[in-house]
Amino acid sequence: MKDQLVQKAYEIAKNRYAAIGVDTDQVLEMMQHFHLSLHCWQADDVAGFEVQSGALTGGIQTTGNYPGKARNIDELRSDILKAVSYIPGTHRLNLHEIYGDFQGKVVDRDEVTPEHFKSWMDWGKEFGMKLDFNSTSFSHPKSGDLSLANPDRYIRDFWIEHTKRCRAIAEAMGLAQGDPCIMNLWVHDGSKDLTVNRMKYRELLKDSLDQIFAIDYVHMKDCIESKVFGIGLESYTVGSNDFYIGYGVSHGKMITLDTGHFHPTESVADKVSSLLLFVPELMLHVSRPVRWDSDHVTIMDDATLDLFHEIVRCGAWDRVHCGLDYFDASINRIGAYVIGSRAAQKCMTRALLEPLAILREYEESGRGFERLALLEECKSLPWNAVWDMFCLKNNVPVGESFIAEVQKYEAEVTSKRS
Ligand code: RNT
Ligand code: ZN
Repeated sequence: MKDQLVQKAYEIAKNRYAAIGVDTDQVLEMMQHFHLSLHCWQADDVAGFEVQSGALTGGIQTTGNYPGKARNIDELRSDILKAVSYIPGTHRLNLHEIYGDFQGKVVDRDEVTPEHFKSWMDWGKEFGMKLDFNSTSFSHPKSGDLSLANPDRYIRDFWIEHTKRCRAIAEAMGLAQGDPCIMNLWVHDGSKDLTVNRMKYRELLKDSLDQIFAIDYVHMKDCIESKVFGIGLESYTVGSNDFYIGYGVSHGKMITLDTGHFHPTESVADKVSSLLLFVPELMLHVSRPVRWDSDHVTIMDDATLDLFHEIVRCGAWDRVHCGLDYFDASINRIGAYVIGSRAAQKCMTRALLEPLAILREYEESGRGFERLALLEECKSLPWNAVWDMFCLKNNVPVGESFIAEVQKYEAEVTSKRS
């Protein structure tokens, strides 16, 4: 019965959109090729599987202590698969180095090898999830306030070695999956208080990056992520936005735009067209900053909608990779994956349903009223019927029916974890 209603609503929506020159069947087809890179770290509050693991550091924080977080690699894998079963389409998994399969052994960050990710590569192949990767500079005795920008040669070399090894791991993943693995480089380096030699640390970071990127790989792509500040590192961030744009443009590296890493009134959407003129590709960390870089669960808010609209309007569908990056420990963590992923997909669906040809015709002929009117009307066109159809076609719960499913997994599995 519900399926028939979805079908009926879709037929009506199809006609409404056809009237403004939008082909909804084509949008459904495109959505099938829109792959999110799911961040593995929502499942366990960014803890990872190092035997020697300690507290979360590096200026990032998870808040909340909702029961049931994944305690080991098997639980994390089963949680990810559960979440994915409620998200239409096929998706990638974004791993951090601390999520290696270390088999109960102490493996320091400068000792990690592709072998530690062999079981992940096999798992990815088995369940149809391609992998992306991240070096991990935080939550380690040598993290301190400075890693790749540390004036202490010994510590800086340690992190350079770590990051080089991570690139080799990403290369191995890309080769194994027959599709480039995207490796993100984010370091927390900064300082709490006034810094009087800002240039010095940036020179060090630049030199570290030059060493790290010295090897050219073919099965992996590098992306570099800036931010404004971290907790306890409020006054100075070595890897600022300007720093990484300069580095990315001059070295042909992808830029990562984390939607929580800009000043609150800055539009991340507006960066897409500028950056794409100068860097090859973009990686997104779609998040939701609430008053600060709080990493709340992504929702279909105006900022996220604007961002996805810009990707489509720029014709940059194949140059922008969409990763998620949030960690909320205060609610059901599998539910958090599903909400954020489906929200990002809804934003993309709406972006693809925009009657761009007509809107651009209005714009070019100076018809401002008409452009604004149609943009407003688009908000209440039946995009949700297209979204529901996408869920139905992919055999995942339509609408709110995933809530009960997540509750069931909680009752049967995650609530039993101590
Ligand atoms: C931190 C950055 C970074 C991390 C992850 C865990 O502010 O956003 O991307 O969230 O690497
Ligand atoms: Zn991020």
